Amino acid sequence: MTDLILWSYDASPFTQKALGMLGVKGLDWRWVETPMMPPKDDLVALTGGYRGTPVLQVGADVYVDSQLIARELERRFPSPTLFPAGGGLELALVRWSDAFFRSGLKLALALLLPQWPEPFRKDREYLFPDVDFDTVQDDFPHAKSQFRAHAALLEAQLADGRDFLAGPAPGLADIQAYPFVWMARGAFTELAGQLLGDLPALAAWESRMKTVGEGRRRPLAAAEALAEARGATSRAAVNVDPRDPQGLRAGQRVEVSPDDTRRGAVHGELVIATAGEIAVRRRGDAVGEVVIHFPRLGYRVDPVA
Ligand SMILES: N[C@@H](CCC(=O)N[C@@H](CS)C(=O)NCC(=O)O)C(=O)O
Repeated sequence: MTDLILWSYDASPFTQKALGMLGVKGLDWRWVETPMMPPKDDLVALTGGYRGTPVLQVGADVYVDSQLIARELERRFPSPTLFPAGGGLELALVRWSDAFFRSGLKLALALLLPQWPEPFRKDREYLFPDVDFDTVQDDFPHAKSQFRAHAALLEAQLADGRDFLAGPAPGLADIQAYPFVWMARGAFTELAGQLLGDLPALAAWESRMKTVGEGRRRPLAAAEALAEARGATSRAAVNVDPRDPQGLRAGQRVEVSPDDTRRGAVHGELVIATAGEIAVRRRGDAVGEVVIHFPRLGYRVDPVA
């Protein structure tokens, strides 16, 4: 039986990243479907405060963010690799990927915001403090130009006839890019056709990306996943970099939170602090003792008293 449990909902492009990773590696996994907005009581019971999507659970270890999910899947299942162009470069694309996402998000907002139910709009306004929901209409032409500029980079990379962005096999670079083209095709099909219609290598690559799939998924009830955490012991070993730039120490109480959107903060005792990862140990009634892992890149660590 697989011990991989993905907490997510399919409409999220960041979930699509995790699905692509599971697809490249051809893995079996179980799926706890979460709501698209709070209340997300089961997920928050697991993480201790993080509400974002996706989250990967393996027993009493919880991996937050698609960036860390990529690292962890690669560690556990090295072949086939997610990093055909090398882990540093492919993971560095996460910030480019976020910029591509934002250009698509602004198009979706300009076209679809009036149809969004008020509570969903309020939630997303809270979630994305860097996006001005009041000016997305005025900024529509610029957003279109930015989305197309990102897509044109993909066309340029594929221009030599390669099948995937880093060569003959799919990897994280493709996974950092494809979900936003997928989102555009699904959420604003006509506009996507206008912006992407003259990019033939991109269209052929999209067809190849569809064949990557998602591995094999089986639904799981949230209560069962929480019980699995309760019955397990974290495998995380203490690993704090003696050269940690913040001078963090093992066992210190800290708060960890994303530095871009308000996906929620987690308090706990520091277990791992490296340039790649931060992890904290915490206790919760529903889960017992668990370790919550985050990427270091893009997450703040603030000591708490
Ligand atoms: N850097 C994060 C970003 C995740 C993210 O922003 N996910 C969105 C969904 S597209 C989210 O969490 N939305 C709020 C929610 O699901 O409650 C990652 O790569 O996992």
